Amino acid sequence: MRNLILVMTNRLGRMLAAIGLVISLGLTGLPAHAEDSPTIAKPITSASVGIQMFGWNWNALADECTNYLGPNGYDWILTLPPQEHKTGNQWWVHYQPVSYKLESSAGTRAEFAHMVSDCNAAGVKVVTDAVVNHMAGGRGIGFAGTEYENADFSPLFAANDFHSGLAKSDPHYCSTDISNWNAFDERTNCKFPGLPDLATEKSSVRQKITDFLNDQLSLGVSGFRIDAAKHIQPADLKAIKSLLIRDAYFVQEVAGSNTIAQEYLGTGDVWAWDQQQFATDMFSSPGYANLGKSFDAASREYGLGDQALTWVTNHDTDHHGGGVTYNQGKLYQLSFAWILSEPYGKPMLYSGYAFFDENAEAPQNVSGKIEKPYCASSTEVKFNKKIPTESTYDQGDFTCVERWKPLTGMIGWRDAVGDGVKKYVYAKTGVYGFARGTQGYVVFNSNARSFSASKLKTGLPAGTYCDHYSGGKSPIKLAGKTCSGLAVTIAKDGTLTTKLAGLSALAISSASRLK
Ligand code: ARE
Repeated sequence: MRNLILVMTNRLGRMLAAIGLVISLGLTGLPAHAEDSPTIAKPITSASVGIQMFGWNWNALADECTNYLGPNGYDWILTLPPQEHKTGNQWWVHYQPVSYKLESSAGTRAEFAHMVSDCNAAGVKVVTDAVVNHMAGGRGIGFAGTEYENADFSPLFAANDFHSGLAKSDPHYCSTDISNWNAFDERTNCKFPGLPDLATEKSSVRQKITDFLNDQLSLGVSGFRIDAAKHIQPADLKAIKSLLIRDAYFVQEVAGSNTIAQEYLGTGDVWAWDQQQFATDMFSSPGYANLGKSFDAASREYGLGDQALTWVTNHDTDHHGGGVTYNQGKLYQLSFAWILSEPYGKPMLYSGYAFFDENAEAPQNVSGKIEKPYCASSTEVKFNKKIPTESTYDQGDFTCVERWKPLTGMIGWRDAVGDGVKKYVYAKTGVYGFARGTQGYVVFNSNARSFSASKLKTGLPAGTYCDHYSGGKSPIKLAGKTCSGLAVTIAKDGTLTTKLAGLSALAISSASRLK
């Protein structure tokens, strides 16, 4: 049987292998040496690049890890919530858990286990979206067949496991929806509108949540995005984290406020909300990238230090609005390149699908399972050739951001500059550039028209350099002889003189020096 599993290489074979693994270990057993995997052991740091793969089913994600995410230098992915959810054709059903079975429209438990294992093998850590603040509202039958009704999710949770089911004299009792999103008691005890709010101060509830997370860790998952962390007391999350079978990465979603996010730093990383506003201001329309000149000072004020996760858009801003999205064509691509260039934070990109209805789930088959994605463009953002600040995706097309050459180029650049200190900032009329130590220089032209750079100070040694943005992750080919992107010259005085196309960037590094 063991030999048979080893030689199975096709999809069916790998699915059967994963099922065999699960059966042989029991549902919550620890697969042999999952915790010893070099991928799991490597921490997520500022040198790591993550990407949220929204709407990807497990089988397709396994292939994407092997074929693109790993080879393109992505260190970790954020997946859809993996647990059983309410049924429906809206994407947000995933955020209404019905049970903690790893069965969802993204795939079965066996498919999930296999995806995690393939991604780890490709050097890509898996962070899942953990929806543990609440359960599904109303009544119905979940995706895996579990019946639920008015906060009764037996055998997992009963009505008194929720704040609305506690004695009215209990200080945590609340049966109404949150209206003040920032007041501590209200935001942690009352309901995300319409959803029963788990009493995470109860040790039995904490244990059930811990079991759910431990189950995923046992399959090789590396960490969690704690959904709606702002609505769970920091002490509860800390207690849950302390019960895990091994150290896991936590990034907590504390929406809308860096000040409230600071309450959660003792448990893990947090989303940098004000940084996302910067990205929006710099790249929503042409001509504003120079606003980046105030970013260093601003980011020091955030109070999040190196626990900030930096981002441009996520599934909420993508669907509900409030950020730069694929609709903004080349500006979208530039905005991701920008977060990859900054020394501040741990960057997370976003790869999703195009839609006309903001509620729409990724394309599903007749049984409600999410279909294999169709990548509309594998090389760069699909922009409208006449209006490059607009895109031309069809409904249900996947953007496949992880495949875009300018971004894999920027990952190569980020790797090359390491912790190089930012200097020689240039910021004028839509253009923003800076050096990182003596290892690299980047300049963004957010104007629709071209930019004639004249004697920009870079601090780089004189020579000919190949551009990562147009040339990709390893722009130098043929044993250092040719450049697959734009080649530029740095003069003896360390300055750059060149012409940069509209809505583009140039990123050169010590690793892209031709001569
Ligand atoms: C859906 C319907 C609702 C309905 C509910 C229950 O849209 O009308 O009341 O179901 O039937 C996602 C979707 C929601 C969806 C929900 C459940 O975005 O539309 O509701 O799933 O299916 C606040 C929270 C923050 C939260 C955002 C959306 O603080 O935690 O609101 N973000 C996370 C996820 C979401 C997810 C949930 C939480 C719930 O990222 O995808 O919702 O699991 C200010 C405030 C913030 C506030 C922000 C936006 O900035 O300071 O606190 O964020 O505005 O309102």
